[in-house]
Amino acid sequence: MGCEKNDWYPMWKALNIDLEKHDQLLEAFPNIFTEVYLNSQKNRPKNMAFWDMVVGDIHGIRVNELKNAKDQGKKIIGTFCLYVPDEIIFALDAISVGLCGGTNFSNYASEELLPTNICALIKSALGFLVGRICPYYALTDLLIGETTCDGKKKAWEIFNKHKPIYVVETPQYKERDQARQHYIEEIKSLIKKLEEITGNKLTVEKLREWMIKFSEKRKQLKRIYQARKADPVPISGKDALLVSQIAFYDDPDRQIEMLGKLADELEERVKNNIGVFEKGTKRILISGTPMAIPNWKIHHIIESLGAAIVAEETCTGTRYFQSEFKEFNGNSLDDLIEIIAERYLSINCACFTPNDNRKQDILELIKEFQVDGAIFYTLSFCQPYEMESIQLEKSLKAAGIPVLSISTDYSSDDEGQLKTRIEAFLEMLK
Ligand code: BJ8
Repeated sequence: MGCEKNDWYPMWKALNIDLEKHDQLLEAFPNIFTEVYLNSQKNRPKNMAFWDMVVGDIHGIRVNELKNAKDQGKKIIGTFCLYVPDEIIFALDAISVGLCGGTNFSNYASEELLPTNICALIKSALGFLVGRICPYYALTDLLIGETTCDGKKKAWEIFNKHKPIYVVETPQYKERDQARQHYIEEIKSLIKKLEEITGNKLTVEKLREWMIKFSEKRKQLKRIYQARKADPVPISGKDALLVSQIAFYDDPDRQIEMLGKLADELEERVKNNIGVFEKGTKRILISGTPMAIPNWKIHHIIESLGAAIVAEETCTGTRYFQSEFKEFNGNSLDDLIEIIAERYLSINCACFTPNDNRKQDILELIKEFQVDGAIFYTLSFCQPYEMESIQLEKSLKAAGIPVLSISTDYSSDDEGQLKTRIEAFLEMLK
């Protein structure tokens, strides 16, 4: 990636982007980033310069790389959930990009297509597609949806009117043998679909190669999280969130390199007791729905109030990298697919029933990261996470852990109210 500023207008035009709306989107973006990231943080790790640069050219450099890859015949695949294995997409010589939406800017384009009581993530993602303001969507040859929550399930039907979408049927009761078997069969059908789209045949060697590569990427993300266990914490929650958000669509090889460099720096900081907050700062765990870029709202409020977010039990946090392949040694595609299925089915998302292991995950994080208080963050109208958070709040409180539950969306309307509630919660931790 270079640092020089390019004129991307011809590329966006060629991708049939609504340039007027897109201009408005990109005009607002740098100010928000400057306020949330650059002006309000001190002593950030030097390696964050890479992520600042990526955000600074969010619809430029990476889009251009994808466009070049597409021009050379590669297929671009859009995804929305951790349950869609990236390893398989890359092993078929295609490229996956995470497309969840994190701003209400795009809602104008989806509001007539959706009821109001749908989560902000779905509204945003559909708006980006329908409004033609996201060059990543414009480059995709296929979208892959999944049958996780009801909102997404029905939204795919609308997505399909604008872009071909293939829906993976994820099981609901994942503990059962037949559910595991069903997911394996669904992965096999997905492979067939991707083989059709790419014109390539999946091989054991390629699949193993990409399983190892993604495993390495997850390992580097884990190292970054490990460093966040230290007090003083060497990286802010806002920066850690940004790192994870970008990992969803950047080049995996570059990610392995840059995540590794950042992890090295953080480990060095921990050795030298260098932190971004003073030692003894209150340590917060966030748990709940994913935070797609540029959703930094809750992190910004909490850290501006002087507390440090040290871990996120979300799909843009630990759920992204926590579980790992048991091995890479299968001799056939069937063996490797079973290993893949086992890893993915161990992700504890509220869309499954029962989902008791999530509570265990949260309790372990609270202990390991020496958390002073947990905040359940849920996007309004996300039934699975809203319902789980009530039960989780009760059991954590019973275990003596301070908890605050928040239900919100991407608008700034409730920021004042959230600040007051979070401030009172942080006070209580003192
Ligand atoms: S594995 S969390 S990425 S499904 S917030 S759209 S659940 S109504 S995003 Fe998710 Fe996969 Fe689970 Fe993770 Fe529906 Fe809730 Fe909206 Fe959500």
